[in-house]
Amino acid sequence: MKSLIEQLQDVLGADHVLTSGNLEAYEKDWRGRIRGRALCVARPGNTAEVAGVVKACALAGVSIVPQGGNTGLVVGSIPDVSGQQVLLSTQRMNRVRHIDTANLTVTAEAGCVLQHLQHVCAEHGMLYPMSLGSEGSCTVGGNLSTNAGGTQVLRYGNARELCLGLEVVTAQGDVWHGLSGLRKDNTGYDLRDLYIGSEGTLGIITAATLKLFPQPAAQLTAWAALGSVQAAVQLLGMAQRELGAGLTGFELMGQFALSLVDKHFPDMQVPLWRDNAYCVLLENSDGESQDHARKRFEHLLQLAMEQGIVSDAVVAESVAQARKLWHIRESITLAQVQEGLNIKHDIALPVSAISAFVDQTEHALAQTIPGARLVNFGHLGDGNLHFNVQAPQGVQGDEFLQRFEAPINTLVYDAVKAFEGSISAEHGVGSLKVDTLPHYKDPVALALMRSIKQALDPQNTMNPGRVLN
Ligand code: FAD
Ligand code: 2HG
Ligand code: ZN
Repeated sequence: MKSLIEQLQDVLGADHVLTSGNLEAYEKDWRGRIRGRALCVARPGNTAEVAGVVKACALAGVSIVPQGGNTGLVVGSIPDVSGQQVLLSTQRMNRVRHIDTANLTVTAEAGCVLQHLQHVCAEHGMLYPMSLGSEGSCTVGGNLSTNAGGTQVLRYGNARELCLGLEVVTAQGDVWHGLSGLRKDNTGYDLRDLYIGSEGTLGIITAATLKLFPQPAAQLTAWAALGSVQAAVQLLGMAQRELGAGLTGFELMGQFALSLVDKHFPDMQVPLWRDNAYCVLLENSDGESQDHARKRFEHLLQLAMEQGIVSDAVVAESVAQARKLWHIRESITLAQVQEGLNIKHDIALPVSAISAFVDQTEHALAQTIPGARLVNFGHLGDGNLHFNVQAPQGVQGDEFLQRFEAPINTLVYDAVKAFEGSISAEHGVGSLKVDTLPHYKDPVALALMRSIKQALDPQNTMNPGRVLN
């Protein structure tokens, strides 16, 4: 009888079953907090090979951890420490299979890197609007499995809203051919929406058909300074009224978050952060012209200044300048890494509750752990904050996490619950929040989720210990 490794070598070829060498990039989580050990790394090149790997593992009763770009922030895409799990990397499945410009769809394989997909679509004059700070490494399969958000959700929706069809290898190794480009199909339960956001716990996404949009005629970016979250919420309301569907992004950045970018990446020249508690990055896409977009944008900012909502603002003069502003926003995560380990809270709240939530929770945090530094930023337009907590100045991150991660999580998540929010807005549950989820999720919803898991993966071999314990 052949060993599982030998069987996988038969399916993939020996070169694509990695058992030795430096596997750190596959085994360590993006934040460098945890390293697991894989039995092997399997690198299938097509859907049939994925099915072959899953069948062999199912027969052997060995569990599989799917991995795309390994940029996830909830420790969902690395193996545990047992050395008994197969890490299935989709890296080699990176083709854009088909673009249908009349149907406004693109079909791409799971391992296709998001940035590559954006470029290919742009070459066809089309926009695939998903955009994340990790887009140079994260993949279509990872985006769908986490139902990723990003900076364009306000206008275009999460990964789920952008997906029309899926191809999936089930936990038994069968292939579900669901690559539909239909916008309407009411033929029973929505399997696509089950797999989206399931973080590899129900099956492996091998390809997806995604929605495309025409490239906007014009795009303008502005950076505005404000005194409070309340003012940012007021500006959001004004921007929605003034710009309508043209408002594609609305990002909030707290002063301490921006100070970290300024400290660790001084060349970026962060504007307006020193004298203002918050800054906001707004994007306006327009179907008419750059001039039209600029006029509407300037009118909005003028109004906001007259009403005392915004204290100062700059509108990017060129595409290069706009990119620089976005780059500052997207560097906050890396600046936090430079500063040391922190405690992440990717939370969703009703927009109407965000200001009160921040005021109360920031106060409670300061009372409980004096000196703890709040890195507050996020996708305000979607009601999604990254309410992260950095150790007090001079305290080591790992020491801080060991002592305070659990009580700080309880403090923040209890407040989230009180304001009727969610403890995971866009990053997912992974193993980081798997033990926390039952305290905050409706018990009936959890029981239904367990029934679905039991029905689709009765052997519990698909990414066990993630999402549900
Ligand atoms: P991985 O990290 O490899 O995997 C994530 C999860 O999906 C794991 O559970 C894994 O098992 C599963 N999985 C991966 N591929 C498959 C597949 N083909 N089939 C089944 N399961 C699979 N997230 C946001 O939502 N919004 C942001 O704005 C954002 N910004 C980020 C910025 C930075 C700098 C970083 C480091 C991360 C950011 N993230 C963000 C988190 C992360 O990039 C996203 O969750 C992304 O969608 C993960 O894609 P990935 O290919 O790296 O997936
Ligand atoms: C972002 O919006 C990402 O930049 C990462 O979701 C958030 O670092 C974080 O906590
Ligand atoms: Zn985010």
